[in-house]
Amino acid sequence: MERTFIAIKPDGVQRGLVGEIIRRLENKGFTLVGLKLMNVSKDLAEQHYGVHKERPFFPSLIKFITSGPVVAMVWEGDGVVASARKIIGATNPLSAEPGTIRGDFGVSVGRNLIHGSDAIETAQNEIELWFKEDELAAWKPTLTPWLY
Ligand code: ABT
Ligand code: MG
Repeated sequence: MERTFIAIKPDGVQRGLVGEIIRRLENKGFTLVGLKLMNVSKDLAEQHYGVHKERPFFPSLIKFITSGPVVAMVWEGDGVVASARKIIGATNPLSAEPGTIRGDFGVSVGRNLIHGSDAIETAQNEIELWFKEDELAAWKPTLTPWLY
């Protein structure tokens, strides 16, 4: 089954949006298979955002993502990578549609609350980067037959 990596960024944790964000993904019908609250090392942050290394916002991005605890998660379900990106909304919260997480709760691209993998292959790399295999639980909720 398809999996994606989702992280509630330091601003989402500080603003008390952890429960709200998890609720939206659960309500949709996706399954949580990994979850931890953690501080992000500079090394992990730089690896995670490696594609943006040459961008002018890179130093402030690293400073932000290491500024407080984040909630790192793995979610599973049919089409979860693209669907979670839709639930999250556009990168700039001011352009994100109402009804999306960023559209409902954010105002700044540098404080956009949540990360979601942008493609299936990225998701696999990010899950490997953030989680050890034994930190992930393979399970089927009993309501699965009512979803699929
Ligand atoms: P992430 O889920 O954090 O990867 O965001 P998303 O994929 O929606 O957007 P990208 B383009 O990957 O942005 C990565 C982070 O860089 C920040 N950013 C981006 C800026 O601060 N200024 C910019 O001009 C751009 C393009 C937003 C993203 N995260 N944070 N925090
Ligand atoms: Mg991205």
